Amino acid sequence: MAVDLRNFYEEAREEYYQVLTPDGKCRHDDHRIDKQVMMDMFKYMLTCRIFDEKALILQRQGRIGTYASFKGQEACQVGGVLPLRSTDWLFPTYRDHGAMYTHGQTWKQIFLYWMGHMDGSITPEDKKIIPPAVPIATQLLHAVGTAWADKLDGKDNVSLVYFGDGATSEGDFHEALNFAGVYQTPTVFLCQNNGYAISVPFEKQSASKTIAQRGKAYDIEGIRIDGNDIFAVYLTVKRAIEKARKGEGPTLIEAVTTRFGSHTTADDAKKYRDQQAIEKEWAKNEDPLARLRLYLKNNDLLTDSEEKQWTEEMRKEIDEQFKEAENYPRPTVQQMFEHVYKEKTWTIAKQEKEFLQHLGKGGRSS
Ligand SMILES: Cc1ncc(C[n+]2csc(CCOP(=O)(O)OP(=O)(O)O)c2C)c(N)n1
Repeated sequence: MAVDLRNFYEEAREEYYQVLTPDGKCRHDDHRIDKQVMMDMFKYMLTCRIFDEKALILQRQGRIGTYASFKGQEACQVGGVLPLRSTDWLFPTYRDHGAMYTHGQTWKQIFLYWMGHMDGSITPEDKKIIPPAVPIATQLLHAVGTAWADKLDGKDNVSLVYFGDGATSEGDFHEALNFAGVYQTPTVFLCQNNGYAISVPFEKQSASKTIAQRGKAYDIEGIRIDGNDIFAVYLTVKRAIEKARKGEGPTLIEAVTTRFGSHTTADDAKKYRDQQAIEKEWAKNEDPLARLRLYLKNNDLLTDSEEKQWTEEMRKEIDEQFKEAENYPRPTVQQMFEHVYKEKTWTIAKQEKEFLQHLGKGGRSS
């Protein structure tokens, strides 16, 4: 029953673009990443890890709702959005809080979202961050739409869209790639291939050996990279963004990564995969944060005391953001009906009325 993910890693390692190796060394001299950018990468990934671990504890305490952990995917999320401009569009999924945070969303908002609060979907005024897509792959078409609109308006903005390997089996993925190819939209498709769509391993949902190769069918450049290597993610996405901005069309990036834990707090990964083997392999070779830490230390760019101090500051900040979220007024039942359409349709109004009557008679809201 449990699929051996070690084979997946072995195969993946053979044929992807990697810059930073698991022992913290650079394969290519050409990485040319600014020192300040490398420090930002480390700090963002560190705060992501701290947030994620705290969120899991809060869920177990019943203080936030179901939560989707992104531990293991920090390199994809931080490295992917750092090359964005504030006029670009970001389309995340329910697992991409790290991408949202790095692009300007606050932890408080992200906590509110996971507490089931509508206001958690309000994103910063000065950024084009779309609320997380829960229906799988729908956001890919939206990202082609915004990119096409910008192209028609003569603007050089880019749309960056995140999705998982499971999304590539949806019709929306293929429709989006088809339109992006036909209209040469400035869209960067960033697939985090973490090997699983909930309990379904990649080889059971697709006969394609890779996701990157699917670009060929639409005449879109497809690139497969090591998604646990933040340098490879950053450089590849940066290049794809620059290409799109110059009017040279879309790119499909497959970042091979790891979902360290369960799909969400509502499932148990041990039921369908060898979790122990994954954790062992991950700690040895795949932890993106450990890899960058090693590189920075190898090059005398980071000390233990600096990391300790940042960790304390970040913990404090995240604790404060959570306190604010917890003190935020509780959502009302009516809010559920408010933002479906700009103006309530009669059907929505009817549902709201009936639901309130149901509650008035002592019915439950969940
Ligand atoms: C259209 C649609 N079908 C099914 C689901 C149920 N569902 C939620 S997450 C998920 C798996 C998605 O896997 P993947 O795209 O690989 O992303 P990951 O969760 O691994 O980040 C499914 C099938 C959904 N949310 N939307």
